[in-house]
Amino acid sequence: ELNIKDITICDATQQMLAKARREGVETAFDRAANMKACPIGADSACCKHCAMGPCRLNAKDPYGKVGVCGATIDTIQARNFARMVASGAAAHTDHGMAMVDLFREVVNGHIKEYRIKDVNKLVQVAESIGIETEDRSVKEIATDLYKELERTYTQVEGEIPFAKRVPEKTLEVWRKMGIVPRGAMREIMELMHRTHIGVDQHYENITKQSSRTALADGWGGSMVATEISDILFGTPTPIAVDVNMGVLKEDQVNVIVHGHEPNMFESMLVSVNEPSLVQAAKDAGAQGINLVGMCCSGAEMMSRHGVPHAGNFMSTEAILVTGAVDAMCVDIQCIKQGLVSVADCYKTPLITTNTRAHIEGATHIEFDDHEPQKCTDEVVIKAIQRFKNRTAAIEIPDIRNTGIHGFSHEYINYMLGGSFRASYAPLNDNIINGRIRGVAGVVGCTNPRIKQDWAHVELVKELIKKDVLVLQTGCSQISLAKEGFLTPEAAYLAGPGLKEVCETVGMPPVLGLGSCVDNSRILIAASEMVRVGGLGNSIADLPAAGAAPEWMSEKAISIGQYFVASGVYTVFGTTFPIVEETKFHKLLFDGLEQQGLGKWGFSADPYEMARMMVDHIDKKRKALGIDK
Ligand code: NFS
Repeated sequence: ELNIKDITICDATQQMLAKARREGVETAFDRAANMKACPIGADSACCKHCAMGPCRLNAKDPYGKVGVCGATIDTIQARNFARMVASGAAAHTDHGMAMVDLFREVVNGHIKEYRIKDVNKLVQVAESIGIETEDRSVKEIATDLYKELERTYTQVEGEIPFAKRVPEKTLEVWRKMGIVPRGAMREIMELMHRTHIGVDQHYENITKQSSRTALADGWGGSMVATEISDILFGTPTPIAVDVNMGVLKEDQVNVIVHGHEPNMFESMLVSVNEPSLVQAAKDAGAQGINLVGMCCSGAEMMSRHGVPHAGNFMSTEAILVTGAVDAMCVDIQCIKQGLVSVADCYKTPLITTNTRAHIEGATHIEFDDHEPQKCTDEVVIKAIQRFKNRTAAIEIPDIRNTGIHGFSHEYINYMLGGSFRASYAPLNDNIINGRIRGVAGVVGCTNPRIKQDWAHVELVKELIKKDVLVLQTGCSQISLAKEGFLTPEAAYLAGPGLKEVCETVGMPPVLGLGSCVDNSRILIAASEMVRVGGLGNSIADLPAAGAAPEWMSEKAISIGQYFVASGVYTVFGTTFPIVEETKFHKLLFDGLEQQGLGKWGFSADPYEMARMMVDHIDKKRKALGIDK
């Protein structure tokens, strides 16, 4: 049995894992320890795309054998990788499409419970893709916008709308390679087709379509999800929020929302403030109703509205062990099936709400955008009932970490330049004068195959020490928030240059941008840095790098590939599905950069990762002639 201290550095999760052991409750950490990762799959050396196999090749002698159809190790790996990209991109684009569906219904007056909250953002997004806004009504602009953004998904020919936001030189490279996305549906369909037995059997050509599909995620589905959510629910501005399990309150009805699309969570925010429900909670003996988020929709609600956040992906089972959760309400993505049995142990209702994501053994209460509160009110009623009948032993880790979250691209612009000359110019200036060495995006999941939060925290520590400004999203942002890095006071941990900038502006050395689809905010920030000037002509010229040190999902692979295709050096940790020293490996880790894109990197060691990223940033500084 593993020592709990080796499983996670999160104190609250440690405390709950100890309670789980005392109470005989199993979590994904236990299952990971008992299930050795399949070594052949881990190397992506097997193929099960047809019934002549499944075939497995030998990672130690990758060219010694081919599959029954003759597929080489490179074809097999490129196809497996492509399917991860397709699935990850599908997840983000389907989420974005749901936001467009909601937006369309709101604009057409069929949904009254939501409205356009941020008209400035509506205008700005519309203008960014060439929609006329002058002397036009909100409804006219919004109608044009949803019609235009639908092309992100359905368009058969031509470039997706947000291609207009891509720096010209970057776009030129994509055009030359033929990888500017059409619509996501088409790209994903084509990628699935091409990875079928007997179709595309050249690893380079497959990878080209992987890039195109991933770009349909980053500059398409994910970006639309972010922009529409901002328009409907408000663009985040910095806000102080408590993170960690101590945000649960023993004397209140605790409702957790965990998932990815913000619409259900927004409705839950209304339900928990509904006077009749608040009264019902009081009648049941509670002081009130306490709404808390987890994972990515949690990160969005935290950034937009200051809703407290209880923890990241590897804490979702552990938090149920507190016994204090009166309902866990989920929608889509990153919801472990194992939650069902843990919730059962504590008599916590686990409620699925989305038509695309049922879980056997959970209670399903369907959420409908047209009458959103019907579902969320019912969840709150279930939670109140559970509060009244609490039997589980309750133990809430007394840990809360306050930090500043909600640094949208728009706010970063404003923060640096001030209201009269909002601009990235001061950021570029500070990079050029060397106070800031470069910018790194550190994002992604936590994974039971590595000590939870540890690689995120150690990597970010090293980067800021070297004067690299860190932008964060998703579960990684929560890892660092729990360690207190998302505060202006954390500037003392930064190198002298970055520290000076943070102190002048009053900002943390680590900026939290929100959920995983909000990685699109990083793409926009990078484009702005290129546009403002002084740092080259394309995203690939920027002294920047990305990392997902504890990734686990296919979405993470799609994100990695769209950052790489956008020109960013992207380093993953924990594991990478590839056989080293193969042609496919050389393509991802070197060849793509030769073609004018970015490239992949891998290291399981966060200190090594930091060195690789800083070396890359220094290489770019040198190429720009701004090294000292
Ligand atoms: Ni991103 Fe969000 Fe977290 Fe990983 Fe899952 S919650 S979309 S995939 S685990 S960062």
